[in-house]
Amino acid sequence: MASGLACASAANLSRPNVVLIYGDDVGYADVGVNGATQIDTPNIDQLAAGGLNFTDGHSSASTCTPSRYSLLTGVQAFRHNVRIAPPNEPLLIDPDAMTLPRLFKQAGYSTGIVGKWHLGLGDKDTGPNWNGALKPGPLELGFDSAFLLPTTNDRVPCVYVDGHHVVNLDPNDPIYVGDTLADVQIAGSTQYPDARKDSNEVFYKSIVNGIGRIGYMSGGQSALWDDYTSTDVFVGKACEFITEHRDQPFFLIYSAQDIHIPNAPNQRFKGATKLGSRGDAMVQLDWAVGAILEELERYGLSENTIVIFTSDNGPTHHDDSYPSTEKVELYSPKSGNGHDASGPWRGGKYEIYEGSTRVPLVIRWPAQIQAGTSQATVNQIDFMASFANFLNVELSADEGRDSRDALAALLGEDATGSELLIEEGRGVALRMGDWKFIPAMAPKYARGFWPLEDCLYDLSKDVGEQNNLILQYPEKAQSMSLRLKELKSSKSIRAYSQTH
Ligand code: NG6
Ligand code: CA
Repeated sequence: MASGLACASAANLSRPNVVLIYGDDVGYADVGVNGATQIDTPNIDQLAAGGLNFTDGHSSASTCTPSRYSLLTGVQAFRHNVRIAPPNEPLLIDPDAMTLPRLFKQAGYSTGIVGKWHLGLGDKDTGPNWNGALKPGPLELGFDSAFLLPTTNDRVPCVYVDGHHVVNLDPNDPIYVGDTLADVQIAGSTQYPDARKDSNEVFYKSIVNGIGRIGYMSGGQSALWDDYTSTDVFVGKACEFITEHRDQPFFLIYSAQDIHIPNAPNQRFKGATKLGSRGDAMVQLDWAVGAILEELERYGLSENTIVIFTSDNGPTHHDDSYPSTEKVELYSPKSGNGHDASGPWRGGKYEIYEGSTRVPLVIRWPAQIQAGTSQATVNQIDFMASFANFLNVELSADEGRDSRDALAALLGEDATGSELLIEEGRGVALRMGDWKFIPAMAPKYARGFWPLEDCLYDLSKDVGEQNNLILQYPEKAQSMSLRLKELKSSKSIRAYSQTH
């Protein structure tokens, strides 16, 4: 009897549920456990208290689409020149490719995604058919279900997608999406105000639900989301997924949109911080984390579910101003309000400093992972090979070719992690332990987001990347520059790392 039980629990331990909570533009220090004092995040802090909090955990890139591309494919975004996707981008991932959800499916899991997608939808030649079947998309990549915010919350179309279809679409008011007003000025379809005619909204093109958006849209009025209740909708869908799949192993990505502009949290979070709508939206995200944890607890799943909390890139300190809500300077160090979303690290979203990709990373698995802090260097691109090892799925050389097995670090059994870490922004930089090398970029490409000269930093003495040591350590710089070139031109970072 006893050995039968032990057997059963061993089987469970080899296939715990996995819930990946993926924040959008959440900076390293937007969470209490990493030093935020102006934003209360009790649920994320509690998750961290029961799990492993990484101080050197990275998104694969400093913007959303490239990061998510690498997370799901295990392939570096620079290989395919993946950039922030516009509203009508076709699906960016090859439907035949190995993906993170497919890996879980091969191991017998049910798989789902709820929330922000931003990896394109539809055929590569035709793009998304907003009024028909939106495929290929996540369902063609290994997800059993997908309830999506298809692009970003500051982009059109402002509608939910469930599986292959826009939710609540009235066929008599079809959706048109385009780059120019002429693309969407279709007789009979609902028109939205032209943002260019509103002096407050010149940054945007259309005004939908009173908020400026990137891209033009018309039609689809009955399908429009409400920005102020979308987190409630997504949390509801995530809880439904957990309820439905509670008796079998599942993999769920909850992809939160909260603190990406326009920062439109629900009224009940208004004033939750003194930092304005972005701070309040972070409290909303923390609430969402709490609601998901509670749902797991309700079914007795907390013990044997791996919950990961992380972010797709660092916080923006740049040009994402949002006149229709509140200014984002409220959380930059310049504001003097005591909140710097990047914490000790320099820079943020779009850039190439540590604050660009070094994001919160908490992994909790009460049944197996000892709580604490880890300084191991880990990268989300390595989730694929790590989970492949964990689930006993063999990856061929071509599958997730840049993803390396970092399972021991993720489980807290290796305190060092990856010796080589690629960081992606407008280009590619390299970390080797505490050393960081950023190759110069020409001004017309750098555009204020990348240094114009080669930089070498020693993070062990200079966490803020202030002292460029390029002249003091020319040999170090040269060897890292060479290593970076080799990595970039290698076919597979996994294969390269195994032979060097
Ligand atoms: C940028 C947008 C910004 C944001 C970002 C995507 C401009 C000037 N800025 O191009 O508002 O939408 O794309 O953010 O258009 S991400 O987190 O999805 O990468
Ligand atoms: Ca983002």
